[in-house]
Amino acid sequence: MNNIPQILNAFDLDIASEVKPLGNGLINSTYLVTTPSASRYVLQRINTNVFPDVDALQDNIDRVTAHIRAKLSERGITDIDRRCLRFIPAKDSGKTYYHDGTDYWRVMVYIPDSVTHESVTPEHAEVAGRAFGDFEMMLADMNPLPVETISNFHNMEFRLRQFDDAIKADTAGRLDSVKPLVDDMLGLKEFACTAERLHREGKLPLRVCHCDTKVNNMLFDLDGNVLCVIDLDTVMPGYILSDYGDFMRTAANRAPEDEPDLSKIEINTEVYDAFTRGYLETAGQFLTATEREILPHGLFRFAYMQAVRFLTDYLNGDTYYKIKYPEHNLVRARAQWKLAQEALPLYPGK
Ligand code: GN1
Ligand code: MG
Repeated sequence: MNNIPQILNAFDLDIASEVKPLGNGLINSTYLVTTPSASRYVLQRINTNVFPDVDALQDNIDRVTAHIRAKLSERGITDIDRRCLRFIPAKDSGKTYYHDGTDYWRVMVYIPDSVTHESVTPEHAEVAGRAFGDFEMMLADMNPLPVETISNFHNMEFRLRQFDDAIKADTAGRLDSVKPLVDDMLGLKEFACTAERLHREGKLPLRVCHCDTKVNNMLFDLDGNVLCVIDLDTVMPGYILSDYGDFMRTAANRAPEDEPDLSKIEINTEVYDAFTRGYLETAGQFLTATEREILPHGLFRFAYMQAVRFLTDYLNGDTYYKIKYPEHNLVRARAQWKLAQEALPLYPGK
């Protein structure tokens, strides 16, 4: 463990009386820090393999949180510190991160009486839909747009180019064994790039999206109301399908994303409908007709993109995603491809 007292001091905070791990994030390392005055903070070590430009990352987050705070204040909301994350500036630089020579750190004020949920009931899906739609609505007029903290993160054409490179290189010598799956998936590649095409035709706008809309990226109060959206690292320009589709990919699948038994992979229509209802209550206020029409394409798009990303990593010899057993990425790719096929009838295309 790094020198926690030195890190806290850099943020002008008291020495910690207790430091313990918090949450289930796979990218950054997160700790709950309690000080002798009983104030609590969330300390995070930023994963610079995934987010190499910490200055740009934190600048994005500073602008996003300032924008949301201004919107909440316009609405007359008084408990703003419970409704939006607050990052502490480092005392020397004034920036909301600190480099200790090895690692990059940031600190948020812990929001008391808040909880996260790992699984989704239809009730949670509806409030989550409303909250993610509201989040996008508040950021819809952000100008200038935030930068891409991971370049081409949700760009399907880019993900297919990476897939193509992996097929050509066949670094791990695994292509032969998965050739039928590769061919099946490539059969839908043009359809999968519908959003990119519509954007080029001037029909689908870029919006500020969250781009990691799992239900555990939202804080609830103890009565089940949403307090705020968290994990703001991937807030960047994208198509509206990013937030809608990626939520459905994880929440509206009756099985986990790496389910080996493909017969268990089914769309949970109660969760799907509840999230849609909640989302349209808020996002419905700003979506264009084309965006509304294309929403049912979101689940296919993101299950397909994830199948492509997992299979690419399998072909590359498992260099990106952590795996728990040798064929894990292949099992994940098959599961996501099955989910994509289940989602295909939801949107016939245009
Ligand atoms: C990664 O680590 P996690 O679960 O937050 C990935 C997402 C994928 C997801 C698939 C930065 O997110 O894009 O959808 O795995 N995040 C990054 O499980 O690549
Ligand atoms: Mg995440």
